[in-house]
Amino acid sequence: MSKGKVYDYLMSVLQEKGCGHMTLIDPDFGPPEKLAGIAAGAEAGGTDAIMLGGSGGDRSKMDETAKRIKEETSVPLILFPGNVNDVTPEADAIFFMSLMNSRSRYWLSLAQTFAAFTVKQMGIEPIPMSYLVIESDKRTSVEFYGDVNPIPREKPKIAAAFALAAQYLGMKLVYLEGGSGARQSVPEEMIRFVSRIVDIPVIVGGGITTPEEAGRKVKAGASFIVTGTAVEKSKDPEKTVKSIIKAMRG
Ligand code: 1GP
Repeated sequence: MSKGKVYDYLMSVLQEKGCGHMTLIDPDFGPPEKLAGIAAGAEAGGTDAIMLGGSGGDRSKMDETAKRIKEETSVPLILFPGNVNDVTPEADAIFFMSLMNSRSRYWLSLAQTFAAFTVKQMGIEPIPMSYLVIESDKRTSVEFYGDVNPIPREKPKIAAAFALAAQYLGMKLVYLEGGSGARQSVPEEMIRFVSRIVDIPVIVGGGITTPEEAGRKVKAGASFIVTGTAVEKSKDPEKTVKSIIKAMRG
């Protein structure tokens, strides 16, 4: 994938297939060769892009993991940074995101400020994204590290107001995050409400573990589904991704 074209590619996925799937790889989950193998399996299963990143943990293997994934896959590799030290030149693009419901100035605009020159110098495509963390059944890593004021599950209008503000601020995507490994994913009612209000694509992730659940999120209006844990922990990532995508596009 040539640099500078990843956002256009994501839009073409939506146009051609109606919805898209991205596989999140956490560099902290295992050695680079294992993670590259999972990414290759996900690609064989039909995933449209690989996201690399996560909240907290050991970032020392980021460059090596990104490099190995690039060697073994051909779909775009998009950084999903947990912090500024997740920026690596091996990636095609970066979700340049603001955690809009953080209480901390750092996650709203300061981390992005620290990373901006690095992104420019490395020539990675920045894709402006609003990152919204939704209340979960338990405290997730992103909620802890990101100093998040979680959007209540039964308040879809709050999520929609944030998402609309993001659109008006020029952000290209909005990510409704349930938190990695959450036992409750983002409610369908919230996805439905948000996707009716905004014109930008809605990405949904966090705690999606079954094909049926992914299918319900798409039916509610999600443009992209992200699965991390379910694919990473699968004995057969190709088969897992294939069945999720089948339910999404079925
Ligand atoms: C986390 O939304 C992603 O940022 C993926 O979550 O690991 O629960 O699939 P899972």
